[in-house]
Amino acid sequence: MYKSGYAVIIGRPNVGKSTLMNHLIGQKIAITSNRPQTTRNRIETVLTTEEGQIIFLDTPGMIRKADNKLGEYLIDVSDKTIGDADVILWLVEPSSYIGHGDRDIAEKLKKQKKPVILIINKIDTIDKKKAPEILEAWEKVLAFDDIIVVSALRGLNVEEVIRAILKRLPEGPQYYDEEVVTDQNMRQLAAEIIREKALRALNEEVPHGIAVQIDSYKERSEDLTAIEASIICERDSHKGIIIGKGGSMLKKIGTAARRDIEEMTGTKVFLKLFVKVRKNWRDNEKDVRSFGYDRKSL
Ligand SMILES: Nc1nc2c(ncn2[C@@H]2O[C@H](COP(=O)(O)OP(=O)(O)OP(=O)(O)O)[C@@H](O)[C@H]2O)c(=O)[nH]1
Ligand SMILES: [Mg+2]
Repeated sequence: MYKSGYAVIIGRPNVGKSTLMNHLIGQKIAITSNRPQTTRNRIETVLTTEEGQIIFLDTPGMIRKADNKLGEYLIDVSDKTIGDADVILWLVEPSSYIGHGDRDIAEKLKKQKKPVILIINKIDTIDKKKAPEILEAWEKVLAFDDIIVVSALRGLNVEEVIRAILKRLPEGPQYYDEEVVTDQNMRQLAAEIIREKALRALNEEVPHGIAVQIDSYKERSEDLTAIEASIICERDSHKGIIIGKGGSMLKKIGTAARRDIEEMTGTKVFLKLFVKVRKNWRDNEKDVRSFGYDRKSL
């Protein structure tokens, strides 16, 4: 019996959802960083095996309250994506302390009937002796269909996750060709790579207010891609930080992004980056939409 369906990955910001998804499909598609709210859109990826086809949906970290229009969008993405799930993967930190954020998620999950697999991630960061205590605490939170302890970063125990999902997927056809890995196109992937490099290079309050727009994407030849992109920020002072002394910060972001985009496209890449200010864009519904975060598309 061939199985197929959607496995939605949810959890609080920064718990390792995108890292896990990348590991499960064996390819880096979703961007990751040590900053909360790295993922902003629902990212679909596909894993095809002999037993079935799992369509993963990575979601933005679940937050309790939105501070702006972008935050409202992020909450919408997670909520709506749960509705599409055949199986829900709930990722958490390896701690026996269960905070308000996770309690809220548990309440949401109690209201629905889909199978929920709890994944306790980042097991590499704790003393193994603590594992039983953590498991005991989480078992009381919800009647989980399964609980799996993993390290997404190290790839520890991630095969278990695939088995657990396949066990709970309904019988179904192979929806996508074997070679399909994601629904994201090259432009979107390139924009995300640039955003990732900016998130990783910048500190403090700047990263949260960044968006990236691809202004032009041209496959000049079989082995050359020319891309122009703008990093949008919220304030003039942020623009200065992103450009850096003598352009050093922008150069650092550009070099790192170019390398990854070259790997992705298998071509040489010309990457030209610009920095633009769009004052407080995250508070402006129209701006939020125009930068790729459109509630209507959900
Ligand atoms: N030590 C350790 N770090 C991990 C593990 N999994 C993820 N991380 C790190 O945790 C941070 C967040 O990872 P992401 O995958 O971006 O987390 P996320 O849940 O997708 O975050 P949002 O998209 O912001 O909700 C990154 O710095 C990862 O390298 C793990 O198993 N062990
Ligand atoms: Mg993420």
